[in-house]
Amino acid sequence: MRDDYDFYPAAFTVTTGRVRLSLISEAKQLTHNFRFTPDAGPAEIVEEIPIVAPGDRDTIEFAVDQPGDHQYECSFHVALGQIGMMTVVPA
Ligand SMILES: [Cu+2]
Repeated sequence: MRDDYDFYPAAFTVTTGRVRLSLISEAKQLTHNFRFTPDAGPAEIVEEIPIVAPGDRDTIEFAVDQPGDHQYECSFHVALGQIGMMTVVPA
C-alpha cells in the first residue's frame, strides 16, 4: 500500500487452509494497518497488523476454513475507502 488509501491488490483469492499474508508499505508519510473487518465475513479472523509505519513490512499467518468473502481494511482510513476483499475458495 501507498499513501493514497488503497490496498494493492484490492482483492485476492486464497484456498482454505493456512494463509501467510505479507503487507508492504510503500507509503512515504502515513501510518496504516491491516485487519479483517469485524463481523463482516463468514468467520472471524483475529490476526491483524496493528501498525505499519512508512516503508515497513509485516507478515501474519492464520487459518481459514470457511469459503466466502472476508473484507479487510485499514482501521485508520476505512472511512476514506481503504478496504479490500479476500475471497476464500475450497482447496
Ligand atoms: Cu490507512
